Amino acid sequence: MADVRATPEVLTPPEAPPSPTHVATRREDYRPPDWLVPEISLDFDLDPQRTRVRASLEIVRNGDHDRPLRLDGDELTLISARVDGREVEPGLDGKQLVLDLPGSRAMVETEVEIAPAANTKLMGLYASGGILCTQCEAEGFRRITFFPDRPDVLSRYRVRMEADKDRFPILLSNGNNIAAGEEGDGRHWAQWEDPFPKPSYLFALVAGDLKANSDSFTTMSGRKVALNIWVREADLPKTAHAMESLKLAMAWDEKVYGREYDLDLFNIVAVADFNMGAMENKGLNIFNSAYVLADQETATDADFDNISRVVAHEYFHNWSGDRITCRDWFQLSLKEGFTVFRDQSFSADIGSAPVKRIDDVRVLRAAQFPEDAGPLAHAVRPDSYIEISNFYTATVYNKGAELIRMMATVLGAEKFRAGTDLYFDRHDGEAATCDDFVKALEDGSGVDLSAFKIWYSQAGTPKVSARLQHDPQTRAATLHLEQRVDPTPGQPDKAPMPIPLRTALIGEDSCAEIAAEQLVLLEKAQATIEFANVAEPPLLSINRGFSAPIVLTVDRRPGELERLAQCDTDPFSRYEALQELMMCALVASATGAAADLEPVTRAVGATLRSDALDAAFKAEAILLPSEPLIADRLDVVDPDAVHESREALRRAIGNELRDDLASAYGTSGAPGHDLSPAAKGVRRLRNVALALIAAGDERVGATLAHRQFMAADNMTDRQAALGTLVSLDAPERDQALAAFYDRFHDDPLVLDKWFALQAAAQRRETVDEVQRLAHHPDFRIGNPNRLRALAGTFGYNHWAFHSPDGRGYRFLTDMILDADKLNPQVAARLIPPFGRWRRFEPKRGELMRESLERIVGARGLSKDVYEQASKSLA
Ligand code: 0A1
Ligand code: ZN
Repeated sequence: MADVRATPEVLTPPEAPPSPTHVATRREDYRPPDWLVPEISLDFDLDPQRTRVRASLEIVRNGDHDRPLRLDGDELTLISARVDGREVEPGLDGKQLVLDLPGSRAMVETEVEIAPAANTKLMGLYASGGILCTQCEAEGFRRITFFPDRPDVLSRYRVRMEADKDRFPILLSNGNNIAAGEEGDGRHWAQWEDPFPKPSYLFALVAGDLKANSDSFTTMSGRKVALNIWVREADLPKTAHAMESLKLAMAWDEKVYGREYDLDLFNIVAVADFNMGAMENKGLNIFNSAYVLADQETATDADFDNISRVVAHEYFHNWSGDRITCRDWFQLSLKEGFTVFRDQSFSADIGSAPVKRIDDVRVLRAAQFPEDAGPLAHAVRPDSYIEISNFYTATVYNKGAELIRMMATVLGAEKFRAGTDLYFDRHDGEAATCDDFVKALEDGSGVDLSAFKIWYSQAGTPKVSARLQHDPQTRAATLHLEQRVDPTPGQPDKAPMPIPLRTALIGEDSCAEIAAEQLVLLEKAQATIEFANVAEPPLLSINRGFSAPIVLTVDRRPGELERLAQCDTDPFSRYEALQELMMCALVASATGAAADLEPVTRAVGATLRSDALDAAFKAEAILLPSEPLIADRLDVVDPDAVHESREALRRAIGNELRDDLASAYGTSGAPGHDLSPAAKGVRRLRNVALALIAAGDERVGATLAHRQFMAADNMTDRQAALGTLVSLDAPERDQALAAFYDRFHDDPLVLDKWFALQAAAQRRETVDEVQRLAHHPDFRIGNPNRLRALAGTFGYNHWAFHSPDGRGYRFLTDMILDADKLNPQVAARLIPPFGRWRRFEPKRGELMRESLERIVGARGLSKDVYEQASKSLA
């Protein structure tokens, strides 16, 4: 009997400073598994303090070799191990249990003990608000039982669980419930069987006092699927939107990808403590409650949209993830990039497609471009990792989705569908690779896509410059394109990438398309494209719909952007023209150059007054680029200059366009309980206008915002009003914050908003505020949502976080180190704001570097945080 818990959690001894003994796993070292496990039976004796897990593994040798069986384990107390019924004393190698098996098959049985209530990492089996639940992706199953915990070992699971009936009346696992019964001593049991072989990371179990919102969906072949969303009884009224989203997603996947659900039961469970958004376990999705629970009083329009998106994302994984999984974790984007692309298309189809595209690009620019430009840059298919949890990134997810979008654009809808049909058919039931995916698209469509594979392996955002020359005499226009990719860690030399650019020419005078859109594929470092018969001066409309995830610089004449902001026939490019116009002014003033704000306010005014544009689009278009985005354009970042330049433009817009903003604010057609895209758009425009009105005149803004706050019958308007008030020095600010707290302090998801709003406030005092809030009785460092609401939000409050005295850095550093002791995965995700230290003015850059050094030098640091902080320093 060995206590595996004695093995140190971190590979370095706690007293020594962490060092590179945290070994990296490398993609090129992949080898197929030595042993397979076609069948597994699990028997859980559930108890929050001490749970017994008995596992029976049918083991089969894979190939001709004489290597022992190695089973992964983490924080397990081993009680016993048997091979073919005989008790054995297994060897331990680090955290692995090692067994020499003579034959080609064996039955390996283990019995272990685990402590769910003490599991603060929220990986494996843990307790959340009285519910026992699991999280196994990526390497959490080894915290439940000994197993070859890798995604290319697929097994059929049989699960029996037993628990106290009063505390845990509902017992769920993957697949179908095949039997249940009582034990007579207040305990009861249930047995579940999943007919589909799956990797261990898709295993799930839930036990708790839960109630279901139950419904059904009839699939395209006429099968009735029972649907349940399991929550605490009090939350049942907040599950309607998630259920509607689920049914829409099921119908969409049938229509758009021909994918039908394959079990007779689909369960979703919401829990309050969860490291990420949600998890696609086969037939039993487990969700962060933030992505399930919503009603108009407590959730914003954005929350509702996020619920649709995440419910659809997890459901779509049933095919792109569960039926076809990843061979190894380097292939993570195989399921994540594709599934994000699928959920983006779904959201575009059920809402406003142009606004959704704007939103997706905003996320990409805010989260992925900085990643690609900083010390944590990695390829969509990375080459190595120390801790795989650190690679659930915007690069793997969002850039991975962009890569698939580019291939879909090149193929066109029909051929892309032929490719995905072949992919689902060819690899069903397998653990596949990104190369398999591209090959299936090629074979299904008959189009060579091999050039696009470099997007999987080469990190960094391509920088493209474009210049259009026009000769009125010959009526010829020539487009000159050039691309380059800057070096990223480990990749000093870059090759040109295939870049599909949807391109058109707009007539400067006619304000119409004078050269119809075409798809230009820039494959080499440079290219020249000719347009004939261009009579009037042309405006270049390029990278329409953001057809490639690049940073684009266009050499333009003064006035071009303003004209394009009115004339471009592609909604995304029209948005982009106004944003770029603002950005040029912002960068100029942040660097001390003379900035002419007049063309900007003129273009914003024209956009506000346009009859051709809907409210949602107007709101997105007039929203100023964020401070981090402005900072990304500067060689040396001075956060005060960035802040002042943005505030000056906000003030100018607020003052110059008082009447236009007032009439935008007065737009009607958004009753608080109307969730149609049109009503959501009106609320968005009104609230963007409110913030700009307040920028022009604080007093007027405070009065309007407070009035809106008091009268609001929905959380969108309430939160937006408070969002405006928190950045003002008005008496209404504190009154509203107190009223919000009084009304909602019993609702954890709304309380998260209260913390986040204050952490996002654009005031000098925000650093003091977050310090105070960290000692607030409702602050829970162990709850990922609450920690992210305070510390995560603060890290992206550019001006406040980069407070010149370094107090913002100190606050976040302390928070990371404290959080790391409980939950390394979540702590590591707070590090990226420090990673840009080289780009800041020297004083701040030095303070940021010191923070990273303090983190790396801390005792007992997890490998999660060690990897992110040490790479950020390099
Ligand atoms: N596969 C999930 C994301 C996810 C990854 C890791 C987790 O562990 C804490 C949880 C969830 C998805 O893409 O939805
Ligand atoms: Zn996913």
